[in-house]
Amino acid sequence: AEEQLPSTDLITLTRHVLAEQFRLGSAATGDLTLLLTAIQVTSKFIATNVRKARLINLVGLAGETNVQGEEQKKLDVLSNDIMVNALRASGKTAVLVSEELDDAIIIEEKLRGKYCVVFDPLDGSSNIDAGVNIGTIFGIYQIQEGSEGVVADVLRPGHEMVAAGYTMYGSSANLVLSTGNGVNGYTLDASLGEFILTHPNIQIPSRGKIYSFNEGNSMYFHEPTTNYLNSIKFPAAGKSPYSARYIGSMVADVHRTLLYGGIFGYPGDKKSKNGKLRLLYEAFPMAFLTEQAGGLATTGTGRILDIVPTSIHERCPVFLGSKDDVEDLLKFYQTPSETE
Ligand code: P6P
Repeated sequence: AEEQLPSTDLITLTRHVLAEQFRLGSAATGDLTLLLTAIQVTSKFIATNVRKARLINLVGLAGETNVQGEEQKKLDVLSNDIMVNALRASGKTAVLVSEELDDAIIIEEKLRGKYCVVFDPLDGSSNIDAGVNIGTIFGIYQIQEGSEGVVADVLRPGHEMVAAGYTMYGSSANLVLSTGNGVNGYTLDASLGEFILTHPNIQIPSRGKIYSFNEGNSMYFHEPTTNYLNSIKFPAAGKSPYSARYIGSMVADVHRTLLYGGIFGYPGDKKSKNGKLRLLYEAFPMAFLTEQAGGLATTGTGRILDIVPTSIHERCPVFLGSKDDVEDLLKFYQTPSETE
């Protein structure tokens, strides 16, 4: 085949987001574009640190000293510092919530902007030492009318977010983003230092063949979860069972679900009423992306994006993925079972 000429029409994340801004017309001030540019820079910085983590002994527990004899920072603490500093410096944020920080950060007046960012700077970080894919997850609210930045600005349903995304650090750095008009995936070209559009308009298949649950929790599962899983593991005659794929890193499990279809779940169970995943900066952004890609995201008894948070670190049960697969699951949750 003739040599494939490199495209001269590289669509970088910045260019693509700008096009989105122009599509919105005068309503868009360019602030979100600049905020997303700041987030993009943090992803490049974190990717670099994750990539060389093992080489410069960056992983391991805080308190150790690294080769330079400096006080060792865990990679997730370092990633948090990178994000807080960049988001504050952008001048576009008013409230920040991080998985790493007990309390919300209210940005000082001179640097205050009109967006609130909730994020997990390095989700799945318990997997770092094994070289498993990990990621940054973020969601963005516009500050409420007349507010100068209070925690209440982020205690709002996920459907009020204006954007959500994640960056997965694996064989390459993949940034997946929605600003409310579909989902697009970008791959970091490290030589250019640019995220290039590689997965335009991601649409999750209406049904998949993969389920992604931690079945080590099976003894705690409520009956509807168990009955649903049995329905795809021991299907009716003539149907093939689903495959099991569970990485234990939400960004990696959700990324595969968006691209291949199927269902990801971290249910509420007898041991953990609301499951393990955090509502604000894990469930909401991933539910936002899943719905924007044509899928569904539910707690089993309600749409995740309709939940009104009461605290910034609360958890919620999560089932998300292909529309038909999640609807199959909901049938088991909507049939009141005698033991519930
Ligand atoms: P378990 C990682 O620690 C995390 O927060 C998510 O990234 C992941 O989906 C989940 O926890 C894995 O939890 O209990 O299956 O190890």
